[in-house]
Amino acid sequence: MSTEQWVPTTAHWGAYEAAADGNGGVQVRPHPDDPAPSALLGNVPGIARHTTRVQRPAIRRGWLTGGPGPSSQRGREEFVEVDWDTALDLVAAQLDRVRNESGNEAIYGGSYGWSSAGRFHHAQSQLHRFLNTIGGYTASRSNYSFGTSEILLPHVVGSSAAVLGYADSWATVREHTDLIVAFGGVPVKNTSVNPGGVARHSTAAATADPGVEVASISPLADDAPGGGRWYSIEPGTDVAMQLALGHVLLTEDLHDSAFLERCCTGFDVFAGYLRGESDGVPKTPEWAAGICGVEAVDIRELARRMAAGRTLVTVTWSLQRAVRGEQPVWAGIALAAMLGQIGLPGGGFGHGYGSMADVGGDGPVLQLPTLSQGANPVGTFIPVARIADMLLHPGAEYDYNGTRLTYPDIRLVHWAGGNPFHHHQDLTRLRRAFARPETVVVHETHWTATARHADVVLPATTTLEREDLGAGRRSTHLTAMHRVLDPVGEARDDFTILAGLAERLGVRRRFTEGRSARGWVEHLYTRWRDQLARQGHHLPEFDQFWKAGEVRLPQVPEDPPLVRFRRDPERDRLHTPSGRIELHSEKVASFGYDDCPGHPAWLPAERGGALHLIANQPRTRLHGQGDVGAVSRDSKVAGREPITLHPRDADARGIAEGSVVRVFNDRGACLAGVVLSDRLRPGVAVLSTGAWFDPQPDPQHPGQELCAHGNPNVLTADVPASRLSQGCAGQRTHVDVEPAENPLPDVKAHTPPPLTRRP
Ligand SMILES: Nc1nc2c(c(=O)[nH]1)N[C@H]1C(S)=C(S)[C@@H](COP(=O)(O)OP(=O)(O)OC[C@H]3O[C@@H](n4cnc5c(=O)[nH]c(N)nc54)[C@H](O)[C@@H]3O)O[C@H]1N2
Ligand SMILES: Nc1nc2c(c(=O)[nH]1)N[C@H]1C(S)=C(S)[C@@H](COP(=O)(O)OP(=O)(O)OC[C@H]3O[C@@H](n4cnc5c(=O)[nH]c(N)nc54)[C@H](O)[C@@H]3O)O[C@H]1N2
Ligand SMILES: [Mo]
Repeated sequence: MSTEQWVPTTAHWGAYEAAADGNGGVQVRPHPDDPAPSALLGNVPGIARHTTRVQRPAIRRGWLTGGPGPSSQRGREEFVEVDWDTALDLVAAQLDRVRNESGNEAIYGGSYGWSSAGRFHHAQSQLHRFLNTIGGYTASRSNYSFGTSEILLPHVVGSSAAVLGYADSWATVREHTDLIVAFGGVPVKNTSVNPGGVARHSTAAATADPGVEVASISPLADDAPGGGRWYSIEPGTDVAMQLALGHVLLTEDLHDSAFLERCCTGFDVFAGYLRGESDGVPKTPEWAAGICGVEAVDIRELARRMAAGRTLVTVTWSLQRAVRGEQPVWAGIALAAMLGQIGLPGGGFGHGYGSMADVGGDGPVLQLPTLSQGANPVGTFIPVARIADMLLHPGAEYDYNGTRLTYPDIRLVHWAGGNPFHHHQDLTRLRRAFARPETVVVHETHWTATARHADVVLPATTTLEREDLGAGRRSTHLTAMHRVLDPVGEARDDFTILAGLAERLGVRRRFTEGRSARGWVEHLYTRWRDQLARQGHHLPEFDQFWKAGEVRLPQVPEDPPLVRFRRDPERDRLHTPSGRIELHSEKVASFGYDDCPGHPAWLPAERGGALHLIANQPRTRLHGQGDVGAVSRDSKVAGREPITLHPRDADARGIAEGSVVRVFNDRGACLAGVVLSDRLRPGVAVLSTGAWFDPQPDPQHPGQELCAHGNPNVLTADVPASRLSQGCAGQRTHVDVEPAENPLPDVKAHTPPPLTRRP
């Protein structure tokens, strides 16, 4: 390919243009119309051909020689490269054996993860479709992003989509909103990203300068967008502040009784709790100040300002990714209900502003071209973050949203497009869990920690090495994703890999429907185009779209559920038992969970360890994706992931800027490189997720291991948000920090594992 042939493509960090560089690599440039291209684009050239790309199918030596079976050698052993036929024969034989001996329930195909952009080559959809054609699999439900809210919201507002599926655009906010009260702030660093990628980063542009007053409530100053006021709060205590704001609205008669009467139920119970009638503790600003560290006068003054104009109460998704993470979301809705502005433009409750590019985006809410996954004949599922519990405790029972579920007995794990050794908590425990199944199959583009913990690694292409079409939720355009590079080594796209397995299991035709990958891309587009045409929206034919590189998505009028509900609460009842917004839920109360009672409540969590660690999303990459790219590598300190400490906490421990520290707690330890900043609250440290997990012997503690690179998930606890949601609670934990002693282990995660080639 000529070096100057720039073609369109898209990634989760947005649509952009790419061209081969003439040396086998790729060069990139932003989309010419993008008002705020993502910094993450800078990782692309470095990751495309990095030495950690998986070149050939590879099999863990012990599994190849000893056959399937539980093994603590996963993640510790060398791999043998084999040809495709050998690898596919072995995997197909194990899928067949397990389903015949134990039924398809023994195959775990949840395969959570962000994979890459592209509507056809979406690894999970491909895998689920394939597994469904061979009799199904144990699935996972919801996600690590907002898995707690997704279970809570139907109890409160009738559906999760009512809140998560509709958010006022930044244009509406600028026009109508006077004040945004942002719990978790509005972190601009997150807003270039969404699944599929937006074509124009209007949200990132807007969040950098929201044009309205923002009260940013966060332990980190940098979560406040341009010009916003920073309310420094103790992590995990937002509910106390929210209740105190509610207490002021109640006792100063600033709440909207008419709205509460007309649209809500259970306010009497909640108000009694605010006054302290049920527990003897009035939730005054003075009470809250002692917990959350925000001054009582500031809380009181903020409450009065909230009642004085159009106010949007927002909660980032990070707040629910925590133990008892239901509470700040429910309390945020209760506050917005007291202000009476739910369903008004620019007012009410927003969830995920500053979490994702589509929240506040101005593209249409539109069904995009979608690959059908078929139906799963197996009904068994887990809430996604219970993966380690499931593998460790087959047959055990647990609570979930008012029901009791039982963990299945998993013998084979098949993962494509996700990295549990990035996303899950307590990675030492996850390693023990991954030792339990008989076979672990992973499709990966790179030698991630998950690939290293597999028995069979199948090399997948990246989006640059194949053709597809892509767009994110609320994107303005659909992008024609052209191929830029030849596949690395012997890599194949997930569709082709799975078609090879389907062939061996006698279902190739059912899986492929006789189409090639290009045939599918064209088919998905054309079928979608026909659907839109029936709704009166006329888009160009495939060839024209492909040549133009993108097509503008039609604007479809939307009437968000809460807007309709506010207009006529009797006609457009919510799908809650009362038909209204439930500030007290009799149903949730009836479950009897002490970690999620019937109304929003302050439920103090245990403190352990001197520093509160925030393990938030990384500014320099997407989760683990791009960690070997230039933007991520440039941010490392002494070759390790940066940990940000307050100078006060560093001084107290004799820790210097730029040095390497050992971060530790009861569960594990990692090394990290020190950055000092007074833009975070004393007592708080930040170690973002995504440094590739690098378990090695801990030189300071013989017999123990640490992550030499700085992955915070060796420290986070593998516990659910609550028995209601069983959601991921990985955002925060407690740790201590000490200077690391020499000799320091080298980081090995950015070089491939030991590989030999079978002659
Ligand atoms: N402590 C802590 N942990 C967290 C969080 C937190 O806040 N704190 N946040 C959580 C959240 S919100 C999320 S969403 C998760 C994210 O967790 P993941 O989504 O699992 O993380 P990614 O690194 O995006 O993993 C996607 C993988 O897919 C691979 N891949 C890309 N393209 C392809 C392809 O075409 N085919 C195949 N087969 N593979 C491909 C990439 O190489 C990458 O390894 O992390 C969670 N973990
Ligand atoms: N650059 C980049 N952007 C991303 C991602 C990425 O990996 N990289 N991941 C994407 C994904 S999958 C998701 S789900 C979203 C996640 O979106 P979020 O979960 O909202 O993002 P985080 O950065 O984890 O957390 C946002 C902020 O919440 C603050 N916070 C943490 N704990 C508390 C607390 O107890 N109280 C208060 N008030 N604030 C607190 C932290 O300071 C943190 O910076 O981000 C998306 N955007
Ligand atoms: Mo996420």
